[in-house]
Amino acid sequence: MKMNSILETGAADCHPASVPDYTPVAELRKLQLQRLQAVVTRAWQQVKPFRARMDELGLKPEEIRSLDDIVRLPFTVKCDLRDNYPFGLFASPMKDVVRLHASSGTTGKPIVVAYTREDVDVWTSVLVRALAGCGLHRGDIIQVAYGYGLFTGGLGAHYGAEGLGAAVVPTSGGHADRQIMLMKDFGVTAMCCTPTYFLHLIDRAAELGVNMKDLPLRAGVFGAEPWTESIRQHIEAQSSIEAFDIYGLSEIIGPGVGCECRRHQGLHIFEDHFYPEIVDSETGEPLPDGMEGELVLTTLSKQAMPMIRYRTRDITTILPGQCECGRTLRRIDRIGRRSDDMLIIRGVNVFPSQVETALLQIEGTLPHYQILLTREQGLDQMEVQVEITPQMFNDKIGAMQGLHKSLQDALDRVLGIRVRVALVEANTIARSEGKAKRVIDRRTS
Ligand code: DLL
Repeated sequence: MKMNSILETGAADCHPASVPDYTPVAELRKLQLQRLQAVVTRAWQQVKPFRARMDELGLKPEEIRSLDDIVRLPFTVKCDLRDNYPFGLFASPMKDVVRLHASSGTTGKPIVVAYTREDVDVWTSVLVRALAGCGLHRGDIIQVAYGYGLFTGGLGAHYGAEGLGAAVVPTSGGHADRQIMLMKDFGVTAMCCTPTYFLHLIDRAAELGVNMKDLPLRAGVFGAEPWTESIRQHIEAQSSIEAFDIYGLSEIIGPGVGCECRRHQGLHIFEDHFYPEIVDSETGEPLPDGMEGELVLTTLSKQAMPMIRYRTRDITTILPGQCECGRTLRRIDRIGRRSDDMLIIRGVNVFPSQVETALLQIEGTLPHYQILLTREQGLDQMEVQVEITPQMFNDKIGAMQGLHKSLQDALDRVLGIRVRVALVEANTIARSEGKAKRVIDRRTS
């Protein structure tokens, strides 16, 4: 049966922004090419490091004549953001920038991203389309429990939900009991947060004697970290909501690069703004649809900080064929893993190398450390076990406490989340014969 897809999502009566989701493919490709040519020209004119890389390849923007030519363009990697910290990749003058966000880099400094007014509008519009695709609309009460601040989750979802015309409850993360009280008292109909935080809320609600199934909550828009079909089933069984996967990353825009529709058969990429490719993560060679590899994204309309062929390090597949929902936007499979060592702890990105950076700042520790990840009541916990020098170990208890505090402070500062610190005697952390095994992950999915 052919359904009227726009009506089916409830989008037609809430926001015209969902219409681009159904653009005929040929028209969409034409638009993408025009935008690709414009963004490459803009980056070439305004962003010195990009221009230098194009020059090295002997490539000029006008040589990008078709979408297939995208493979001729140089990649951008996370390191480029670090090397040009903070503003070296901006294509707009600061007078046109209206927002800055930041995400973890691989060492002590974050990576910085910028938005012009138009960028914020595009970001809002893709989130409106994402939320409309989840069946949400004006009249819904949407609680945003992603963190507000430098992290893109909170404000991104907030603008999207408001743009949709819904009533937003901007709780940000934490304070589970209050989250549950507001969900109940306000009659919240949709929740935006990380999937593990929602698992935690389910457990906590049960302890408080609140049955999630009795709440008017009908949708959850979960992302910022990998999750699985079994987590979806658990969430849906415990709370009778429909759980949606939403994907994004700060470098590209934040949440809203892609999102599931009600068919739950992959995440539609908002392709009129973000061009997806899959490449072999070792060689960088493009891979055909249906093959698993690293997702590479190009921003087609970003003004303040265009990203050309950004290596996301996220491993997925572009799903062949069109979705039954009628959207012409291509879909990616859910992201289960990354090709680098980035960890996501309670939605916050953490690189083991950041832990090293923090430890190096503190005297009395040895370069042997281990990260232990566990899940307690649905929430990720991270413990950093650090070997300390024999002198320190034999010293008075006061010195150990002082060291513990300095380490805790340094880790809090560098990582931006609270982790546990355990001081251990020299030579107690297992040595590896090859690459050091820094991370022991005891979280189960
Ligand atoms: O996590 C943006 C976001 C906020 C997405 C809220 C969805 C919801 P970053 O902090 O820059 O941005 O982290 C981006 O998180 O490269 C993935 O590795 C991971 N990630 C994000 N969404 C998903 C998802 C935000 N749905 C990094 N599934 C990305 C799996 C995800 N991993």
